[in-house]
This record gives sequence, C-alpha cells and structure tokens, in this order.
Amino acid sequence: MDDEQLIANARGGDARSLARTLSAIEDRTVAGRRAFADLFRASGTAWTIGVTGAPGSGKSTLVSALLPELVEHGDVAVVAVDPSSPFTGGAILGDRIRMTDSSRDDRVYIRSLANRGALGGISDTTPSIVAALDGLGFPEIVVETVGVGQSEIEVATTTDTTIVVVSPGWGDAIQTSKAGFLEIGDIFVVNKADRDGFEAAVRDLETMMALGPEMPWMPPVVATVATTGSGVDDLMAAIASHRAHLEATDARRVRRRRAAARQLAAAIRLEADEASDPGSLDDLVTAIAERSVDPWTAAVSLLAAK
Ligand SMILES: Nc1nc2c(ncn2[C@@H]2O[C@H](COP(=O)(O)OP(=O)(O)OP(=O)(O)O)[C@@H](O)[C@H]2O)c(=O)[nH]1
Ligand SMILES: [Mg+2]
Repeated sequence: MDDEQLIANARGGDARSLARTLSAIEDRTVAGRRAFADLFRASGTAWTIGVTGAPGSGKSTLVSALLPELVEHGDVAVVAVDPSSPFTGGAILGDRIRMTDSSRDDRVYIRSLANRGALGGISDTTPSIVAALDGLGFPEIVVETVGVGQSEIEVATTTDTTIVVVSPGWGDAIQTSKAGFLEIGDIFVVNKADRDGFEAAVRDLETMMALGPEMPWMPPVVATVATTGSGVDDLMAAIASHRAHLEATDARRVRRRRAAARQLAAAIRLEADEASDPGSLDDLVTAIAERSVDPWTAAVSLLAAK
C-alpha cells in the first residue's frame, strides 16, 4: 500500500491505517514526514481540549464521561500522554472505548503516547500527533496529560481549551504546583465532588483566582463526579463558553501563533539533533562546558554542517 492510500484509508476511518500513519509521524520516517506535511496543511479546524491535573484526580474517568457528549458533534480522538492508569474500569479496548451506546464505539479513537525520551519529548510529539488527527478530520480532540511539569505546560499552550482537574485535598498534596496549575487552566474542575472537602477545594481555587489579575476570561470552577456523570453538563457548557470567548476575540489567533512559534522552535531542535551525529553533538557539548566555544557559535556550526 502506498502512502497516499494509507492516509486515504486513515481518513476513511480505518483504525489500523490511522495507527500506522500516526506511528510513522511519531517516528519521523520518510513516509511519516510526507503524511505530516499533508495532514498539517489540512489541519486547523479541530477544537482541541487539554485535560491535565494531579495523578488519580479522575482525568480519564472525566474524559470517558465527556465522550458521549462530545460524539454528538462528530468523531472524537483522545490522545493519552503517558497514561498511568487505564480508562474507566478497563473500558478501553485496544484503541476503542466502550460507550454505553455501543453503536458509537467506532466514533472514538484513542491513541496513547509514551514519553519515549528518544527524540524530543511529549511536548514535541503531542502537538504533531494532535495536528495529524486534526488534519484527518476529527472535529474534537482531547489530550490527557498528567501533572504540571514543563512539558505539560507546553502541551497546554497548544490546546484550545485547557481543563485542570483537581480533587478534594489537592491543595495540601501539591502546594508547590499551584502556580503552574493556575497559569494554564481555562477551566478548573473539582472532581470527586462526592468526597469530603470538595467545597473547601472549590473555595480554595476561587480565592486564588480572585487574588490573581483581572483577565478577559476568568476561568470558571466546575464541580463534577466523573463516576456518575454529575456536573458533566456544566463542564460541557463551560467548554462551549470558553470556545465562544476565544472565537469572539483575538485570543485564539494569538494562542495559535504562540503554539506555532513553539512548534517551529521544537522542529528546529529536532532537525539539528537528527542532522548531527551524536558524537559531534557530544563534542560540542563538551566544548561548551569547557568554555572553548560559545553556544551560539556552536549552534551556527551545527546548522551549517547540515
Ligand atoms: N469517588 C469518586 N471517585 C472517582 C471519581 N472520578 C474518578 N474516580 C476514581 O478515581 C480513580 C482514578 O481515576 P482516573 O480517572 O484513572 O484518574 P486519572 O486522573 O486519569 O489518573 P492518572 O491517569 O493515573 O493520573 C479511579 O478509581 C476512579 O474510579 C469521582 O468523581 N468520585
Ligand atoms: Mg488517566
């Protein structure tokens, strides 16, 4: 099968072709680069929703609860980065999620990305895979990442709506990450609202937001019980409001330009890494560390050698 046929099949919804196309892109093979070039040009119409937060806060359960709502608008792709726990109670079947209404099973595509650490990390791979899925025609794409490290923050800058999920007691556990959380959230979800302490968690978030600067979009705080679906309607409404806000203002364009700048910088880094043999890269690192060459000159010589 040639590359074009493969992409055509992936577009047609063939899960195996879809998986092969995405793997080729992840591996940056010759075929993968060609596919990415095509798909990227066709991308830009999907609404991308990032879901992040502390491990175990209920992100996957919440995504599962959102899916029946999201598929109302068309096929949905879910990208799970470094999944540390399976989607709801083993409901994930290979790349499928079992929906309550099984006729919709084939309307959700799930892709897991491992933080392989080889070339680039999740902050390089994820936006490319999301763009490819966008180009393949998924109108909505959900990206689940864990935590608020530098990579998650970078991923969050490439999604249109970022949902930060916390659960009661989160404040004590991850005090130090609060700043990072607040920075990236467009919507805050206090999940596990069936547990003690959820009012305090909501209050805590609202207080912190009130202390922060006045912003054109003030992130709402939504309480959910992902396991029962309670509050999911409110979350859907919050996503719709945020989308309307971005579309009505210049914010979406600004956000996408910022994402484009990051993607370009990441691509230059990857190209430079791949173009140079590891030995010469290592020699340059040694030379910089020993102060026999400065990093700017080293970068120029690296790119010139390509
Ligand atoms: N009581 C209660 N439990 C919940 C709720 N939402 C999720 N859980 C449970 O919390 C546990 C973790 O849920 P996950 O959805 O796997 O959490 P996660 O944030 O995706 O976890 P990681 O991907 O490992 O970071 C599971 O046992 C869920 O059943 C909720 O609203 N209430
Ligand atoms: Mg999860």
